[in-house]
Amino acid sequence: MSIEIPEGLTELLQSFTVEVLRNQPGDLLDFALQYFIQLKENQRGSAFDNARDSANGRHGDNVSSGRLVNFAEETMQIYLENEEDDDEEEFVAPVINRFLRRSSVCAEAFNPDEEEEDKDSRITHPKTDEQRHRLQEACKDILLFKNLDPEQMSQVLDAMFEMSVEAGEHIIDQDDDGDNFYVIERGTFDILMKADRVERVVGSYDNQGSFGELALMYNTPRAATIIATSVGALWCMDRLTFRRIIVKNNHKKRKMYEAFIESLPLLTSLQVSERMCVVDVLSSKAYTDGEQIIAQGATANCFYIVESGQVRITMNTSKLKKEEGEGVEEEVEIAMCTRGQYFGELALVTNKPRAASAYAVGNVKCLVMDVQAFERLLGPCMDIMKRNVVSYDEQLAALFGSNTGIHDNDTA
Ligand code: 1OR
Ligand code: 1OR
Repeated sequence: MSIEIPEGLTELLQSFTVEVLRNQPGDLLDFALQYFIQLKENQRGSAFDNARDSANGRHGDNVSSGRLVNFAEETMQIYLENEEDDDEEEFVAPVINRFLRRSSVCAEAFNPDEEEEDKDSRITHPKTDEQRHRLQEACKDILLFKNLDPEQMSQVLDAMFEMSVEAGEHIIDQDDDGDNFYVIERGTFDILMKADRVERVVGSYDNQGSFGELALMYNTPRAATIIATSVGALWCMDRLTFRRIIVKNNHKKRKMYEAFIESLPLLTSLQVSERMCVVDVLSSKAYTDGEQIIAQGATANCFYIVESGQVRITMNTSKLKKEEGEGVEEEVEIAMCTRGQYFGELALVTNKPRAASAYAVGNVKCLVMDVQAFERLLGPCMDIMKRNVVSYDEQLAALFGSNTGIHDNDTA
């Protein structure tokens, strides 16, 4: 009796085997999963479409598109090379190169079987009360810590150690291996990235925030260089503790938010693995009735998606009316955001102060993302956001009879 071998099976298995031998993955099953997902995406051409848009410059410069666009461009090149070679439609094996590997790690950042809790391996750096107090202050707004339970948070605080820095000091160098995650207590820092061997400043931190999570989350080389531009103080967490607590927590977060994130119209331009990276950097924040989430005129450093409840957006019209000689001050409701809707994008896109205030109506939960993650991950969603910005300006003009230009100097 002869068994028929399905057409393409040999090529499929051969190509997969070659990639396994080239990459020597730690987890064969994970690797297989990523490989075949990538293969399916190539086949559907979705990766191709995204990559084509990105190569055509739809995402603007690299600042707003980030490393995943590099990944898409790379996928595009590979796809095109394959396309040129093969006139007929036939099996195209996805090549898991450096960029694909980054993304595939990104798609599965944690292996629960591999990273078992080991109490003996816990790291503790003893601290004075004064140090612990300063550390708690520095960590209170760190988004990656927001979803930790009290026991996890106390382990995080135990494990952190202090580091003083001088102006000009390199804290992280792009392409190095990741050692620590850093929380800023004080000081200013530049973010630099190399493109075509030219290094340029793509962002900065001003006395708050954290950096160095990507290499530890996704087992990738450092994505950027971080240089102190003043004297400063940092709190550092070693790689093992970071993976044991933060990455493990992210694994839970992915499961929790997967369906919600998949349902958001704003994120439809992202690939599945990119959407999961969005989940990794989101934190859930709770607000009580009447609490201010955003203050009009304030400097912006976060982006919000409503997870539950309602958020009232209001605008103080005094400035607009005074210009017209009326001098009346009034806070008017201009919009209401409900589950799945986003706000706080405008100031990040236009680089201006907050255009309006936001308040919780009843108990509210929002998913919050910091500006660096917003720029790194949401570049492909910029078209949808910009359409909204135009509609804000039109509605504002309709209400107050003038064009306020809230989206002037819009990022290109
Ligand atoms: P890491 O472990 O890769 C460098 O080490 C760190 O720089 C990185 O983690 C982030 O914490 C931080 N793209 C990549 N990394 C960034 C970015 C960034 N901003 C901060 N980091 N951006 C995209 C640029 C195309 C955003 C720039 C504002
Ligand atoms: P932000 O970063 O400026 C306030 O912080 C947020 O309120 C803003 O981003 C938007 O996400 C959100 N005009 C300006 N901002 C608005 C508007 C709006 N609606 C929501 N936001 N208009 C209302 C249009 C329905 C136009 C004014 C009448």
